[in-house]
This record gives sequence, C-alpha cells and structure tokens, in this order.
Amino acid sequence: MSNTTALITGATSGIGKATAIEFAKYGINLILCGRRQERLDQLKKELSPQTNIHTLTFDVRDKTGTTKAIQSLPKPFSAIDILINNAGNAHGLDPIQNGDLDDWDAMMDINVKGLLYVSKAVIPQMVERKSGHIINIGSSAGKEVYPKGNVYCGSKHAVLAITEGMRIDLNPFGIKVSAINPGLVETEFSKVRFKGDAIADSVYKGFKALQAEDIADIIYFTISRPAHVNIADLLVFPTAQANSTTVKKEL
Ligand code: NDP
Ligand code: 8X3
Repeated sequence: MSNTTALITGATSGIGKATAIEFAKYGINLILCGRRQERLDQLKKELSPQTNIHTLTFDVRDKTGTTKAIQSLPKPFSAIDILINNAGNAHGLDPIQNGDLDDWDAMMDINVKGLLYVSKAVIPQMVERKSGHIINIGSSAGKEVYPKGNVYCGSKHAVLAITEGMRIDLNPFGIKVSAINPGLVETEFSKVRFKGDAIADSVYKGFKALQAEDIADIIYFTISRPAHVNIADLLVFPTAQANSTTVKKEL
C-alpha cells in the first residue's frame, strides 16, 4: 500500500497512535496529527524506517488552523486516500444538573465540530478524485446512553449521524464511509475524562479491556477490504463488556 496516504487525527496517543503503527507496517504514507508536537516527532522517528511520515500540529477546535494545516501539505502527502477521524475524548462524568459548561464545550467542539473541520478540509479532493475512505471513530456511547454520559454520548451519537449523512452524500462519488464504535479501550481516555484523578486508574481494573492495538487491527481490516466492500458500522466490546453498564469484573 506504498501508494496510499492516510491522515490520522489524534495520533499522539491511544487508538490513533496504534493505528499509525499498524498502517506503517504496510508502508502506508502517513500524515500524523495532534497537538503534542514532541510526541508526533518521536512517532515520526520510530516509524520513518517503515514509511514516509509527515506531521501536522494543530488543535481540531481551531477552524482556520485546521484548514490551513491540511492545505499546507506538501505534494507527496497532499492527496489523501484515507482519513481516520479519531481525535476526541470525554471530559467529565457528571449528572446533567452538575455538568460543567467547559467540559460540554470541549466535547462538542472536539468530537463533533473538530471532526467536521477536518472532514471539510479533506472531502473536496476525495470528491474530485471520486475515491477515498473516511473512518470516523464513534463509540458504544454513540449507540447507547449511560448514566452521567449525557453530553459525551450526545457527541458520539452526533458522530454516528454525521457518518451516516456522509455515507449518503458521498455515495455518488464512490467514497467509503465507516464508523468504528468501540466499547472500553485502555488508553489515556480516562485520564483525560477524570482530569488526572486517581479514579481513572480503576476504570480498566478487574477485566481485560480492549487495547488500542485491537482497534487499530480492526481499522486496518476495514481499510483493506476489496473495493466493492464497505464496513459501514462496527460495534466492538471487550468480551467482559455486554453494554455500557454491564461489565463482568473479577475483583
Ligand atoms: P486518547 O486520550 O489516548 O487519545 C486521544 C487523541 O485525541 C490524542 O492523540 C489527542 O492528541 C487527540 N486530541 C484530543 N483533543 C484534541 C484536539 N483538541 N485537537 C487535536 N487532537 C486532539 O484516547 P483514545 O485513543 O481512547 O481516543 C481516541 C478516540 O476513540 C476518541 O474519539 C474517543 O472518543 C474514542 N473512543 C475511545 C474509547 C475508549 O474507551 N478509550 C471507546 C470508544 C471510543 P493531543 O492531546 O496531542 O492533541
Ligand atoms: C468510550 C467508551 O463507555 O467510556 O467512548 O463511553 S465509554
């Protein structure tokens, strides 16, 4: 796949980083995005022996910065075949009456509007070439609302609705659009959600959670199907998890 280029948002950590590592094994040219420049530099160093890497440092909440960063891509990277809209997080876990407005802004601005800004910067070239594959990382929280999940679940329900809308509107151009919706994955997700509070350490205790590499593997499977096959919508849980509120823990 050395003539394929993928842009991955949120490549500094968790699912995005694991996807970059997986894609590099197949020689896919990579545009790695995130805010933490030093982590992008380090990943570029690690993966450069396997493939061509370009890094872009921007905050997906910044509409102009996002557009400019993607427009700045040099020639070998400017034609994007695969877009992995992965950047996102939960901020807080509070009943709606106690919710923090800044947390709500962060989740809607990053998970929903950020995904749209990145997509808007990439979709026109896919339309022009009549090819491409967009994978939006949703969540089981996009299919089911759980207690105190309110706004995070809302943001991921929006991701799923936007994914379905993209699939319809981009259908005439032969562009694949997929949603991958994981349950509990052991990444920096809970550290961010709980703002460094020790409670984050307990989230994945007592059962075998999904690992970022499990999702990366599924993302690679999704992008490597034959041209006529599109995995439209995939929900994946760890075996110990039955739904958002049912997790078999051995304590
Ligand atoms: P991590 O916290 O490990 O990674 C999140 C990534 O998003 C980081 O690379 C971070 O980069 C990037 N990011 C966050 N905010 C911004 C921003 N404002 N601008 C640009 N990049 C940003 O979490 P995960 O890997 O778990 O999360 C990846 C995706 O998977 C998210 O969309 C999440 O909602 C989803 N998901 C996670 C699950 C889980 O249980 N972990 C389950 C279901 C879905 P940086 O900070 O450098 O900008
Ligand atoms: C992340 C999974 O259950 O923590 O999207 O919301 S959950």
